[in-house]
Amino acid sequence: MTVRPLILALALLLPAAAPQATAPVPAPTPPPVEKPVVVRAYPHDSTAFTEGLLIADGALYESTGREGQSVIRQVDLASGRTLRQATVPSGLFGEGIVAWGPELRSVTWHGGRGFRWSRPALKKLGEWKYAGEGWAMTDDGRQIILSDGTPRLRFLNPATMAVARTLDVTVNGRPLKYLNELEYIDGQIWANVWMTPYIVRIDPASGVVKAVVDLSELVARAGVTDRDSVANGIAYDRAKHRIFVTGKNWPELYEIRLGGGAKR
Ligand SMILES: [Ca+2]
Repeated sequence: MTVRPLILALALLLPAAAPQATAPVPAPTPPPVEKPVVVRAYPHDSTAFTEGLLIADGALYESTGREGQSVIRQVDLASGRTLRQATVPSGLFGEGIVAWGPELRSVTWHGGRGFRWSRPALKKLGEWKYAGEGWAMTDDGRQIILSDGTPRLRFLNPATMAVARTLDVTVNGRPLKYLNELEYIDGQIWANVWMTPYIVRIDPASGVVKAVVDLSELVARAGVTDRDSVANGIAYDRAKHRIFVTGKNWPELYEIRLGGGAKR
């Protein structure tokens, strides 16, 4: 375990700091930590610096980062091959994607430029603007949810992409930053926590982390050694109730399920 995951692990497992004097406040209960079981492994392009992952109408889409390497692509799940691909405008560091209606929408790290793409052709349709950084997106069926590396998630009106509300995410009563790739799964927001092997499962009403999914064994299985090759990318196949995860430059993408691992 590297230093940063250890710090997060401690933040997750230690109780919140006791309040100064006054009435005692019960310490929040640490969320359970779940270890997923791998249902099946698929090939993944190990040159893909994964920033976004989703399934829409049965098709797998992935976005990648780094200037000059930022693309949005449709990927064949079984083979890992790219079926079609669009390039994010030059000079930009691509980040996450969300499917909305017949479109994909994407964000970029700095500069507040988002893009709209047709689906599945991936033709650029237009742009939209937002404040601050863009890290990843998902949707709850009504609004688009945007992460930006802070503990605050933004909920956007899909018609205007204006901020409708915000949600501050906490674990053990403390703000949790570095929320990265997102997926809305059965009433919870799942988020990779950047530079860690953890996915947190967030209550979309309170912002409280209800459970932690520990991908440490998948990180080891992926065999990546570069410190940037962290777990990132969650996709949910709503039709078949399948959950997929991968990481930046990982050679494999995994279908996982919960319920088979130890809790602590
Ligand atoms: Ca996702």
